[in-house]
Amino acid sequence: MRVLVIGGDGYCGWATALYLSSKGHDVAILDSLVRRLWDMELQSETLTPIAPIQSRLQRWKDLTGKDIELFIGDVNNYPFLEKSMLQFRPDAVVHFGEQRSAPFSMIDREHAVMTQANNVLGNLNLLYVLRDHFPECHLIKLGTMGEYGTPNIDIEEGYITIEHNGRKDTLPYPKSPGSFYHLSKVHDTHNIHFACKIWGLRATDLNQGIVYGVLTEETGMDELLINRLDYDGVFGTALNRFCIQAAVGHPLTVYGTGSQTRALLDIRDTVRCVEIACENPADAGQFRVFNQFTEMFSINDLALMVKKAGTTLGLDVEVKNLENPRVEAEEHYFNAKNTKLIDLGLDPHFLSDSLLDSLLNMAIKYKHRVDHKQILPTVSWRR
Ligand code: NAD
Ligand code: USQ
Repeated sequence: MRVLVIGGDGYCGWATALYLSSKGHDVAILDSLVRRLWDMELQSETLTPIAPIQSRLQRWKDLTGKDIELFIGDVNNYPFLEKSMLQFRPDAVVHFGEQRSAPFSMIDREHAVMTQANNVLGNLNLLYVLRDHFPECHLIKLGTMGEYGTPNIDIEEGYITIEHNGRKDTLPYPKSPGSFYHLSKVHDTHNIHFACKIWGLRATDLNQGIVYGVLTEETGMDELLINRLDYDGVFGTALNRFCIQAAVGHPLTVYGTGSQTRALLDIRDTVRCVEIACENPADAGQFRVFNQFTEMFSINDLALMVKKAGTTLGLDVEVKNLENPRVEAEEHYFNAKNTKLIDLGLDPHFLSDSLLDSLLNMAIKYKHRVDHKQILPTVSWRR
């Protein structure tokens, strides 16, 4: 298949582009490289030194003989998006190209507006290119488990059947997200659902949990192919951050009581889930939702697992509960369904001691690059 990976210079997108290319698909990457600019704005860098996208792609070609075409530009530049897609003519578009940090979206008005404009309008532009030129193309869009929030009932995969006053219907599952970023994903969801309904587009929304890990078979092939690994208080995510904190002897930063429960998955499962979605396209007019995660853990569980794995490696790991900078439920029910991808063939990598060892060892290898000032959270939801 011809697969366009939007956001292919980022954490999930880079691993996915290489994986799909290794599987024999014709892959192109479209990315504005804006994430590298946001890192500069925050004066933070990924733990792992990532090469310029052109050097990464050249190395991939040298090693495998496979060419990945590159389009540098913004999905909000409509003529650029249209022209790039007309040149590449994708069978499937995997859309990772959004601002994805909840804290970044909560810095101030400008960052909230920028996040929603970048994400919601970018996705809307993409829907129009699909309508006008590629109505058969399968849109695989990255959503997030955080769209659902933490309801006191089981979380279904996108839709719920409700009986009300003697009548019954299957409706979009109610959403209650916890940041302007997570809200942008809810708005995308509604726009894609509507576009499928009125124009007959085909789409799969992958409501992904928190991704952990850094190595995939392909990104581990060469230092120049290495993936990004964020540890800072804005873009770093829970488990990845904890491993890096353990490696540098910083107390693990558990926010609040740490009883918050979240859905997680290994980056090796992210790439496989996208492949599964590509191989099993939605029908024309269908808006499908898959919950893309493999396990659920509380933040305390994650901290304790990292402490245990770190201790085995000789690290002295302390866990510290900080005042929660976010406004979020800490004591809550959380039980989400995730059978659709498994039914289609996902064979999960569960969180294991060996994965934690390899992540901790990676963190130890690059710990000289850690800027300790970037570790504590700086963005508050309450201001
Ligand atoms: P990332 O920041 O590493 O990568 C995103 C990429 O998209 C960057 O390379 C960036 O330059 C590009 N981009 C952003 N806006 C763009 C625009 N307007 N035009 C073109 N390119 C643009 O993020 P990630 O961690 O790889 O996340 C990818 C997607 O997966 C996001 O949509 C995110 O919401 C979703 N997701 C991520 C996680 C996670 O734990 N990382 C979990 C659930 C969902
Ligand atoms: N947390 C801590 N300590 C930390 C960092 C986070 O206790 O040092 C807590 C947060 O308070 C929150 C939970 O861990 O309760 C998750 O935070 P996170 O930063 O790991 O993840 P989140 O903000 O939800 O966002 C990340 C990605 C986002 C994706 C989302 C999936 O950045 O792109 O959409 O995970 S999900 O969480 O399922 O919505």
